[in-house]
Amino acid sequence: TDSMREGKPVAVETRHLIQVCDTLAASPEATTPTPVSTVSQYACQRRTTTKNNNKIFTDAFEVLAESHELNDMEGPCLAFRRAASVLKSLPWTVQNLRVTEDLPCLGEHSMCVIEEILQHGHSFEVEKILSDERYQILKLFTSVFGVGPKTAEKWYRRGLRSFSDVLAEPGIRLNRMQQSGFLHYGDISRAVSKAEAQALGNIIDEAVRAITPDAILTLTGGFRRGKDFGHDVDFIVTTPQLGKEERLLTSVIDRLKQQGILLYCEYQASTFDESKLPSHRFEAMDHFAKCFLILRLEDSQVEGGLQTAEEDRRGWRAVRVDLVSPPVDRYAFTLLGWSGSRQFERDLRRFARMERRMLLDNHALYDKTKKEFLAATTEKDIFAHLGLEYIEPWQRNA
Ligand code: DCT
Ligand code: MG
Repeated sequence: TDSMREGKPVAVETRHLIQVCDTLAASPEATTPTPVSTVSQYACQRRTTTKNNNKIFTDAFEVLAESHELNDMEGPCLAFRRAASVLKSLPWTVQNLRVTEDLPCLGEHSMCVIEEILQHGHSFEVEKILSDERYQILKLFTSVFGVGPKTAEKWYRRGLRSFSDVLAEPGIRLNRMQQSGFLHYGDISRAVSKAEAQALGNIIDEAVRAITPDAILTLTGGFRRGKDFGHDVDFIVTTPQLGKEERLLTSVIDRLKQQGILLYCEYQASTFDESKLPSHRFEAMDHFAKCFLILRLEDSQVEGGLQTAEEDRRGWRAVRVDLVSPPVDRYAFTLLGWSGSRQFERDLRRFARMERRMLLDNHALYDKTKKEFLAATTEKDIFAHLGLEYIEPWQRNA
């Protein structure tokens, strides 16, 4: 079109995007030499607080990432996650396309989306995804605890379009986790507040103390990064006596059950085997003993009370809680791994591998050049081994 020839691409529909991208790539701006980037391509070399100055863009990228994830397209999914992560780290708001040329991880497609948003206030491509039936239904199904993209896809292919369709379908057998997911759907799809996380911390702490007075309990996950809300609450539980940690976890579970507040428990025994380290499998879940719980939290236990709607005054809510129990000599690696964000973790591992020839996971750090494990008792030790500046937990919201 004329507007494209003038170098002012106007994207009206998704099918035009490829053309727009080609136009952008050929434009003079794209061929001028870019100055040396000061923003690292690795999230572990950036400081990202919860203050996001580019939410309008990162929300769009996250929709694109999710849409690709639901279509099993890992490459583009990761590319959009990286692009979102870079923008989240900026202390300023992107106001023109020119500034993005100095930033890493922003491909042509991401640039097009930014340009659309700068011009129109929203992205037509993202709007189209958001109004797509398949996307909406897969998002709905995967919002149920225990339902992943594979199951959601299976249900969608069977023609199921709503929870009542799924629950009425005779051929579908829900596993225990999914049954609890549907049973507590309203509660666990609602965000957990900081005050609620604090209250759960008190409950777990009391249980842990009653069993082992010198136990170590640490709040991790998003709340450790200073987030105000989360989808669950994550804790690390361990004891200074090496080997006693797994027993501690099962005792905590028993105690919560006796208190009548354990609504669901999926316990996974430890499969941790020191002799199998280092693990070359990338992004694998760790092997420590852990449990995925749904707990009953009383209104009276939360400072300021539960955030419930007027018409729903039951006096309690269900909350998702994860507990992981590593041997104490693996504590620092587990803490670093469970503190997240996911993108921060991905890039820590990628940085270790690509820039240091080291393997990092929730169990250990291995130096492939020296052929030795590097010990750590704190997160700072691990950053130091990697030759990285220390990044505080609240700066890891990548
Ligand atoms: N984690 C990870 N890889 C996974 C799952 C989890 O590295 N496949 C890490 C990153 C964060 C931490 O474990 C806890 O996971 P979540 O609770 O899913 O993340 P969160 O950051 O706590 O987010 P939310 O606030 O929504 O709970
Ligand atoms: Mg969490």
